[in-house]
Amino acid sequence: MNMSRKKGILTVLLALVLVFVSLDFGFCYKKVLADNDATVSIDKSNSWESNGEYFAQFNITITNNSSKRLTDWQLKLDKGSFSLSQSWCCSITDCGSYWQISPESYNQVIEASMSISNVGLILSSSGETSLGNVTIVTSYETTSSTNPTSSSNESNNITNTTATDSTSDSNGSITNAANEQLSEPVAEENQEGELLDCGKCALIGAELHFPYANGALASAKTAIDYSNESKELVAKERESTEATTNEEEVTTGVVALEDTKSADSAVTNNEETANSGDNSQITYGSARIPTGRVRVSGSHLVDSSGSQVQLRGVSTHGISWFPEYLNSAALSTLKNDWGINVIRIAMYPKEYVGYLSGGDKESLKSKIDEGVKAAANLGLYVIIDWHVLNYNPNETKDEAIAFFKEMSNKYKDYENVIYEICNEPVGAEWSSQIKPYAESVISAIRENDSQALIIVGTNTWSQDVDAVVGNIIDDANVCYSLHFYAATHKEAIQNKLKYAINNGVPVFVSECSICDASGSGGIDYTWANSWLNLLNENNISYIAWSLCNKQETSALIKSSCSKTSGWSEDDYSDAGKWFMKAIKNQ
Ligand code: IDC
Repeated sequence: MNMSRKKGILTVLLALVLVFVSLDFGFCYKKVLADNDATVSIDKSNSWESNGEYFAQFNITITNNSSKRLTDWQLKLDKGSFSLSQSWCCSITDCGSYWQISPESYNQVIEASMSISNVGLILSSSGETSLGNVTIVTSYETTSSTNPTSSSNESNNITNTTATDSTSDSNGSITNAANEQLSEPVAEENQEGELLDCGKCALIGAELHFPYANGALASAKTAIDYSNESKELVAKERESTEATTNEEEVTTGVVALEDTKSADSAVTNNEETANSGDNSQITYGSARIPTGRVRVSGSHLVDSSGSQVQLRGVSTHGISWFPEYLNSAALSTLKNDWGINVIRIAMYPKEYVGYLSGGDKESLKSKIDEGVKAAANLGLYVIIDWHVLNYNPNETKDEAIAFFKEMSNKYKDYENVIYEICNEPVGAEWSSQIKPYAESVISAIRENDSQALIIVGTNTWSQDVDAVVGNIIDDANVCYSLHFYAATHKEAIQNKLKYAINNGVPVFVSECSICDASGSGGIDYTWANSWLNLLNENNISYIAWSLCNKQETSALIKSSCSKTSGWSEDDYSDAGKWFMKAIKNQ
């Protein structure tokens, strides 16, 4: 082949790559709907292709621009040619041509001049498409009889509908895109509590109306939000907390990591490899159990003898929902059979029955205590994870500081404890939002513990480790998290990781799985292996999401298995089997 022909082919290839990279699947990038009282912004944060289907992840932010408390909201999103693949922090009712998106109990109220940004959707389509019309309906706490204003933003193809929730017996004024007043018999429907009845929505006609007045909304929603599933979760948590109080006796006692030898043999007396008692590496299976504090050295982690270590382990699911999997016997099974050397305890602050949203704080903390002590007794590192999900961590900064002050005071002598201060920030730029947040939380921890390793999440669900380059936190023992779900996050996120580590940023993959970002969908073994190679080649620590039997691909235990420890290979899901091999390094 002559030179000019070669050059021609290369140019065509390069052009194709550029077209592919810039295609972005043609999804509408961003929609903003605004009126004087509320703004809805729907931002596409990610898009990908899987088996010929195009997926896009949208983050929804609702801002209350008024000086009144927004007491409720609902969105109507026309489906267009999209299918709904996943949603979080909201409940979705399929109403035929549109989805009705309702808040959860913890993000229903938006204080004056505040926003919520934890709602999200993953939509898919077989071809290029844009988001359809979006309608918001809001209600406000006010005794004033003036109705909120509304407007439309035609250029964005968005319809804005705002209804008032005045305490008067008015039906509220509902304005459509053409600013035309409609007068539906709202109050009558309120009394019947038919708020979320799709049949009714359809009867009302093309424009969607939700009756909000006179408190009927609250009662209708209560019936829906406190669904059977949620009740079961609470009941499950209670049962399990009761059941595990007995187990706690087994794991009390020796707590500091240096002292794990004797306690360890008491708990796992089939463990053959001797703990030499000094700081040398000990091998259990194929993963090394490091001794003493783990710390950052350059872009790597080292143990107290200065040897590089790769932590490999599993994360619990939220301990509000699956507390029973965090027990000493389970950790012992995973240490013996998988060779884990770290366990991550995920505690959601905001999700339903989370630490800040109705969960029983004392029982959540005693669950953490059980996990920390069991891990210490087994010679495992343990990560206490403040599981910020889909929001700017500054929203719960004060609570995070209080929580980590308490934890670091309690566990200052535990050499196995690692703090992860914000799982997955979203909508929080590194230098102006996450870094200052981290500095405040870190200084609270450092008042009690000058040495513990601290993991800091990065923006966009902990993908933006590249933003940390040249702007790291001034603390000797901090690393930065990158999370991936192999069927969603591929080369682009791997490139961020490579860029960060090549520029000296210590990265910890404190959560990952091999399915898609929803925690479900199919497994992508090709990209899973590609990620594993990248992690191993660079000695990057990683943690598999999640230790539970929930019916989702990422759950490490099969949903048909009810054991909470002592699993055999058959009890693990496909993801579980894959991670067992990976962690064992087979
Ligand atoms: C998912 C759980 C799922 C739960 C959901 C919302 O797997 O059962 O209903 O959270 O609470 C993350 C998050 C992690 C997610 C996981 C899968 O850190 O909390 O767990 N994921 O969506 N980041 C990317 C994916």
